[in-house]
Amino acid sequence: MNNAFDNHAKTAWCPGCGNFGILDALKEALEQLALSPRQVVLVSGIGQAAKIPHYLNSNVFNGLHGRSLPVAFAVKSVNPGLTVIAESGDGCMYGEGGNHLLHAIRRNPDITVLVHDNQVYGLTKGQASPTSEDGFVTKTQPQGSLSKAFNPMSFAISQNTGFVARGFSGDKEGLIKILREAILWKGLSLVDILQPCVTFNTVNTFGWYKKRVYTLDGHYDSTNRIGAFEKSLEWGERIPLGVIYRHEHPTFQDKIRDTFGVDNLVYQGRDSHLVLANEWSRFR
Ligand SMILES: Cc1ncc(C[n+]2csc(CCOP(=O)(O)OP(=O)(O)O)c2C)c(N)n1
Ligand code: SF4
Repeated sequence: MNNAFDNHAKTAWCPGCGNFGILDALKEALEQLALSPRQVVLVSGIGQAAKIPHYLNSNVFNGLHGRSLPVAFAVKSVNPGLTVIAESGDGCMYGEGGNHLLHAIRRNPDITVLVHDNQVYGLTKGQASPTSEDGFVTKTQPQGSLSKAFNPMSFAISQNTGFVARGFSGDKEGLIKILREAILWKGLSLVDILQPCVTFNTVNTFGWYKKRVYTLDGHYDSTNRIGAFEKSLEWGERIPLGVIYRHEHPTFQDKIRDTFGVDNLVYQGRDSHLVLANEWSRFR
């Protein structure tokens, strides 16, 4: 069946790369949500993961390494009617872009943040990334990485992010379900997607993940923050997939509306000078 988001572009990924599963799941989720390519904006930085917008029929902004979130935030702020998705690798989002992630979470714009987490820098040929395991051996860290792995789930829950989930590119149906929920979520949603890099990460392979991942069932309460934090610490022999934490709170767009009485940050219309005058008065 035709998918409106197919653009039939040739990909530059290695055969077997975990990014293919994410690309398929994303196209399917967007189609199932009955979104049109005109309504969707994919924003990314630099990396193998960041190439994904090239392979979908939608609006695209491909910018600097680690800098997708300021652009995604700006797009949503001036045109709240669009569905805005930031796509990134673990290096791009948690390394170079870490500061932006922190402050985007504080503002809670209604955007979806997808991180293709292959626990390595793929594009630049296999250096350790923020989520690489302590001791992970690479060509540039032959004695093993000397840093602890960053835990994106615990971090996001500690900052009270509205929607925090983990998917796996080898579980297409589960991932589609998570992506649909994340895109529909009002506020910032963070989905960390386990994505094997078959070329530069020979430790965390499809087999390694398949042996460990399991899906959270209906008994799990994703609204309990302390329980969610404990769940986020589970990593190693067992790795939970699904929505780990959810917590509704006003979005940045809600606050703009409540504070200034406008729907977006492009002040148009008769009273726009009053809104601007009010803003300037705060800086005097
Ligand atoms: C400011 C800046 N620093 C570093 C780089 C080099 N660089 C390009 S992609 C990349 C890492 C990509 O790794 P990741 O974000 O994990 O994505 P992957 O390629 O694994 O999908 C780096 C360090 C850059 N382009 N710009
Ligand atoms: S280097 Fe790794 S992340 Fe990049 S395309 Fe190849 S398998 Fe995928």
